[in-house]
Amino acid sequence: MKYVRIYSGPMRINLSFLLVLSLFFNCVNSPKEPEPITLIPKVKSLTVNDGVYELNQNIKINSLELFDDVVSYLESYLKSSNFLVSKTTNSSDIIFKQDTSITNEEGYVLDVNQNGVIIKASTIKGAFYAVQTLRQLLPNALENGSYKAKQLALSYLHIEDAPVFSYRGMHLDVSRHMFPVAFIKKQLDAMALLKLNTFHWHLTDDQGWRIEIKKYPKLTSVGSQRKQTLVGHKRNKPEVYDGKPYGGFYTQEDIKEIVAYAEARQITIIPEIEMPGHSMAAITAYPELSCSEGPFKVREKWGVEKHIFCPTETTFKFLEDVLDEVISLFPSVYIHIGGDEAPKEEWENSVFCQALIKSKGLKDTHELQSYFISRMEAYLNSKGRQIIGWDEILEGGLASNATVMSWRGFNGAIEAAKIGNPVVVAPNQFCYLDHYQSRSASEPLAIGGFLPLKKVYMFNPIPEQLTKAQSQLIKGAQACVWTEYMPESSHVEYMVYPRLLALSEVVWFNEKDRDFKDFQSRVDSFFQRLEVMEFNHANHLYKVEGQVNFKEKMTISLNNFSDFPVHYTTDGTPPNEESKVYTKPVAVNGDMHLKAASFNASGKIKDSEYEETVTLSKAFGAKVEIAPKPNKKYKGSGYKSLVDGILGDSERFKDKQWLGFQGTDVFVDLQLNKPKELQVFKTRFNNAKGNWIYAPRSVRVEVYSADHKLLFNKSKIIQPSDERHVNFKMALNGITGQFVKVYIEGFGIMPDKKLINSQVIKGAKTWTFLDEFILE
Ligand code: TNX
Repeated sequence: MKYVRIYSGPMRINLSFLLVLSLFFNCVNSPKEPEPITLIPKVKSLTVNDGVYELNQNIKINSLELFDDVVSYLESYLKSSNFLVSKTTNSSDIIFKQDTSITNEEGYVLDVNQNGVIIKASTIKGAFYAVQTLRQLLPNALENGSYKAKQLALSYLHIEDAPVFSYRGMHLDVSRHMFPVAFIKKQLDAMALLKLNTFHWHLTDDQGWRIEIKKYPKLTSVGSQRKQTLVGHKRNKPEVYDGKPYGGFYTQEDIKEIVAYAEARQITIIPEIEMPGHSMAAITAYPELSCSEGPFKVREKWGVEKHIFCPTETTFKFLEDVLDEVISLFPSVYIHIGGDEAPKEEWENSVFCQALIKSKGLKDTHELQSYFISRMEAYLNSKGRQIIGWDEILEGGLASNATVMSWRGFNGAIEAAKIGNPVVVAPNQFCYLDHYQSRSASEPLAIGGFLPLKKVYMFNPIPEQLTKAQSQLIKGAQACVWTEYMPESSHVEYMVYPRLLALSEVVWFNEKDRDFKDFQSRVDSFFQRLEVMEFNHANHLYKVEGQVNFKEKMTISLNNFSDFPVHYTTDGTPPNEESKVYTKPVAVNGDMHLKAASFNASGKIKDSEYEETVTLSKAFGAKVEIAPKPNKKYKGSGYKSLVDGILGDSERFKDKQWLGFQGTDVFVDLQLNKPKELQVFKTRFNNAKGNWIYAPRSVRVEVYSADHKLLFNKSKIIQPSDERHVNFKMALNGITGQFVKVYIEGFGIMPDKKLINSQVIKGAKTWTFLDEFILE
């Protein structure tokens, strides 16, 4: 779909008038032309031919019993816009044929020609995906029954298609926050549209047990309820709670309904019952499942919980009973048993666990975890099911048939594939849709990270380290939607769409050379379908982003990801179509308040605005030297980000302004372009202790004259604090100097024990993060 660019007012009115007129005719009369083709995920091959096939309101379908469910699906889809289906055995509009030469069970061939629509597949799955492609070829208005014309037009075409990966998934955490049955169904519908076939349903965790288990009613009466919930980011101190009880669960009836809904869309639901960690809700309901005394409460904040299931016979019996009911509800061969983030401290200190380790001839608590998982695996295998677990199930020895879900990067995937076990990849840096999708300060609070649409699109599920044979074990990938910071359904959708579109193309198509521009233009028109389906998708595609550059001079360049023109102002007023059009980087010569946005034919695009405030100090223009170099992940926009007049983001340290160093002191040398009268030196240190970032212990400032004579020399101790940031100020008493040297004594080793990859360790190195250096 191409947009027409128009800048002048009157012309726009003419165009909108035409648009309304054409929409009017489109509604009443037959469509003159088929829809422009927008397919996501991209199909393997597509040829469009001359000619159009028209379907009228009585659509004849010729099919086989094998495809009955797909035909019923299509029938109800069309019926909502008054297209009625009747089955025939002779000449038809839509013909389904079985073709066993199509070797991929999810593959299909779709033809539109003078004989109508012909769908070939070897199984019902392939036929279903052909229908999803057909759905995308038909007008968006069919999605909500608002299509009013009496005909549907389809271009003649030939499509051959099949997925690259057999596991194409989305995960949803309903423990931290819970979402209505209708919402789950709506997501399943979008998944079907995107040809995703696995919904990983994270039903239990520390913050709430959400699946009814008849044998253990307290799991829901107690375990599904928490007294209150943390407000804001988990690293904020002091902690603030909302004081509101939160709870809920899915009844077994709800679950049956959802499973059936998924089945009709060729989606398998893999339920996850977390063990041995992330089990505080269950332990609160049944304290005998723990090795310790408690007291226990359903967790009210995020993060890793130290109380975990105790590997007693009571616990195993409990879990087997729970899994019996889970199995009866979910036909999936795979059952997810979690396995992640289970701190071993409690097992280390438990007399029972130590005795068990001895009696089973195990080495340590890691082997005890492996014993735990293997026992549950054997139980599930005896019921004809297989386990999937997060990559921690590799620690202490992998259960034999287990599939590993690799989330801490690719290491788990590589290790498991080398041993010969199947793998699903969900590396957090590419697949965690709880990460930020833009650097803008106006983003709703998220857990952290930075995962823009393009990064998801560029993701390759096959780690380079694997041989061809080993890569066969990579069954696919999934998006993970952890909902600590997503209390509302609409917020979940904001985080999921359009990034799930990118993931769907990765797992269905996995093209070597990816054309993001092409994808982006398809997303742009796909948005219209999502809007008809009432999805609250994010709009970053149109977002303007800025980048600070230093060549000879400081400039800010603006990028947008669409073809729409960007208009900007430098005085803080909102940009409009009369504002300057951006053509080249904007020079920064003094204080400035830059605002920019993209504009389409109907005006400023929602959520596209970019804003940057530059407040230059006497340090601006200085030559900056830093030793040692900042960590390569946190190097801002270069050394000059210390003196560019732009403050770092107060919430996020992973922006273009903060400079990060780990486990070291830092020396900064500012060389002003001429001697200046200096009253004060100011800066700000990040103190996000939850992320191991600590304000330094002390700072020394020295000022030298133009001829390198020491004029000023003073140190200051920084008092430890729980604030997110620590402001630092040193009076310089109006001396005239040219060289300012700042020695920063890093915090050093972490004072507390910390969790690293779910192990409690001591002695980790802290980080120092520097914000703007201001000289007044
Ligand atoms: C880690 S991924 C977790 C979850 C959190 C998530 C937040 C995994 C197996 N465990 O409990 O919700 O990070 O991104």
